Amino acid sequence: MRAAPRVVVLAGGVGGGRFVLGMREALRRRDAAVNTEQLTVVVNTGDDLWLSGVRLQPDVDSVMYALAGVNDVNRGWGRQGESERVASELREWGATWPWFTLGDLDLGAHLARTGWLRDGLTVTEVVARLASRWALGASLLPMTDAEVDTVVEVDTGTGRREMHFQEWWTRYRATLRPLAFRNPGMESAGLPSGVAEAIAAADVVVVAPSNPVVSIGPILAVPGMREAIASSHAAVVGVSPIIGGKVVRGMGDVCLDAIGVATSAAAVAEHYRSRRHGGVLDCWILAEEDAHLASAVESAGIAAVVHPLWMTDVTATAAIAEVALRSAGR
Ligand code: FO1
Repeated sequence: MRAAPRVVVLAGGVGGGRFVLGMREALRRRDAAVNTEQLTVVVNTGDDLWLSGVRLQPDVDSVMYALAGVNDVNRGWGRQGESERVASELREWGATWPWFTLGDLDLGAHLARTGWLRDGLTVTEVVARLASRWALGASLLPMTDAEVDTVVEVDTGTGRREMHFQEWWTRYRATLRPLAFRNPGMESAGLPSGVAEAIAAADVVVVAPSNPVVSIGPILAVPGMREAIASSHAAVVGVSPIIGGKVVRGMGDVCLDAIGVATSAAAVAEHYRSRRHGGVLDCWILAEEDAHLASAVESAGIAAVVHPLWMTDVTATAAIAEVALRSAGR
């Protein structure tokens, strides 16, 4: 493989943002001049929503803010140094979800995005405009230009109800039992300009350690995405979001449960399936805590690599990204 390979990362929000920071660092260490052609991030837009008249793209913003170094690392979402004056006004007006905070700085992005969408720009163009504010060292592409927000069918105890993913995640903290996740409109969605091209030109496609169901799931569900990955010359390497049988963050285990996949690094690899068997993976990186599962992964036709997977800081994450690059070169 080239010293400075072309990389596409499929990513969700917080975990995806953290991983992409490490990948940018790993590429910088190989070639000081990382450019936007070398690193492309295809971001989940299944978390997107309309609220208080503005369009939110939580995962796009998480990745963008992380790469720009303006993210709130403690809270895990939104901008650092945030204030909430507009949010409290919106609550007074009863014009927002009271359990969901639109920060003042964050609202700047939502207003800009909504204005540009209303002007007729595509989601891809809007994301590029937002991202152009900073020298991110990566291209950000939404998984699709279509609106395919995730709805969750839940068991309330007294019946079934559908709600937006953000309500289930943020208001109920995933405590209502999910029966199904759906992305209405997905059947007629397509890949936006640039995604198939980036995947075709890549040396490595990396599936970030993001939620396999509600972050990576929608990305792989976009019609054309699996085909683009299947036909690419790139090696496809996944990084396990499960360490020692537990999700690293979030309520991902509840999501896996709902689709009948065990919270295990091997089960998630088998869920993604080997590219040779019609899936997406050539190689799977497991945590040291899950080394005993490597043979199960190999039996599923996926090369297994064991490495420490705690993304404690950029250095540790860059080491994980470097292993993904090297595994692809094998
Ligand atoms: N997460 C919360 O737990 N509470 C919030 O009030 C909240 C607001 C919010 C606003 C904009 C945004 O882009 C993300 C926001 N998030 C919030 C995070 C988000 O709900 C989820 O963590 C992600 O969508 C899951 O990937």
